[in-house]
Amino acid sequence: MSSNRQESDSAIHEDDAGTVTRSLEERLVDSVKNHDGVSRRAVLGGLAIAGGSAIVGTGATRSDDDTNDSNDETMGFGAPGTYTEEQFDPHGFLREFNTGDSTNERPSRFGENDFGLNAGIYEENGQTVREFNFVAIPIEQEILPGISFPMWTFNGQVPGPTIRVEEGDLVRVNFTNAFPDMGHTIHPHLRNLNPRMDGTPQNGPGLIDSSESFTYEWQAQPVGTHLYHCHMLPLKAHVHRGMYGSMIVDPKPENVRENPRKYIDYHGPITDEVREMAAERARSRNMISHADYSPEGFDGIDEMVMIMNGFDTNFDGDNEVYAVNTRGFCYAPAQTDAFNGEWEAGETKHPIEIDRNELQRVHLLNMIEFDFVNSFHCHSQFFDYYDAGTTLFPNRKTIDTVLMCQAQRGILEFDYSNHEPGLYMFHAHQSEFAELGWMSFFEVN
Ligand SMILES: [Cu+2]
Repeated sequence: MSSNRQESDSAIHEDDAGTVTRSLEERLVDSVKNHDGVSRRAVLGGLAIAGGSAIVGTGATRSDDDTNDSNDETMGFGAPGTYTEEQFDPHGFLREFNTGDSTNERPSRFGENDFGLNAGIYEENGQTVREFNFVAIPIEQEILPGISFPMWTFNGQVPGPTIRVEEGDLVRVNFTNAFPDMGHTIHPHLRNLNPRMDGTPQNGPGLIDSSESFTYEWQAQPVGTHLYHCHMLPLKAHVHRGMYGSMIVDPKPENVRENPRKYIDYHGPITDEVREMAAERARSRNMISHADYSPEGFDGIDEMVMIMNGFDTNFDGDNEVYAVNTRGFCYAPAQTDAFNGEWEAGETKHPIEIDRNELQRVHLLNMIEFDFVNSFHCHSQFFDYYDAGTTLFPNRKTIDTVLMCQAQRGILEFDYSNHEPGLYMFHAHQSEFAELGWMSFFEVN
């Protein structure tokens, strides 16, 4: 319908991004041009693209105009320089769970296109309704210091906002497309009973064109860590450009007590003890009903969302930058941190601070495009893994690496209670992804 306009819009964005990337590539390639047999791809892969003049990752080289000795021979991973764009806060995003509660709505950022994400929680026909406002809007967002990427977004951020609801709720999403000339949809990875609400071009309202609106309604089931994404064609473009986010469905302890087999992989007799044990697991997973919930967590549990993504900055069908939550080396010590290889409490600012006495629960999703798989590996500790978060006891115990294709997701649980305070790395165990940005640290205090 609007494919011609769509293509021309894409071409403009791609041309801008391509120009940035080509000049960046030229600088990188020039800096190692005397090395025989070095390809463009090898340069990008080996040097961990740097937005500034410094290059880190191999510690092998630096560009001619780099006069800061502290950048030389770092032998470490990381993005030199400092992120400048303040609109998206990856630390805030990490622990921002939106339940529909409009009393905590953040200020508007998009004028008439922004009606506030959280639109309210209310009862309707005996069911709890959690209502949200979603706006499709194009923006630029930084993926490395000084390097912005033309994103297609839900609510002006990549990843899109994290939605958190309770099993059995009705999720009502008022979707407005604020793009000037491109259609989008929202497709939920839920057990969705109404094909009109599936968010694909062939069903129900189909694509929601420019300036159009549609209200999606989804049943919150099953329990787990799920996702939503745009399902418009070309699908790989709409996913790669950033139109995705997570949707967490918390279990209701009373439902679990009633029918524990639905939530646990257990074939023995259902006793009262089994019911209580399962219900207790449900209680510890249910953030929504915890009155003492705060962004720092609840009940001794610190929860966070990590979405693995990547960016093809020259649009050749191959990613140049990899990340968790969009920014390369997002939660790694930066050169602007008071960090020189020796960790000192309180002197680093970018790693994710965690309390060694708390359980860490990571909702991990893979939304990488172009690469077949992605992975998460944490150093010095092993985790329990719940595939898609749909069971209340782990499917895999005591692993330190998990592999995912696109849209796979799960819950990781671990703690650092026996560990010395300090920095603990986590990263993709595709080494190239790690060197190109998908690497970060926990700061255990
Ligand atoms: Cu789209």
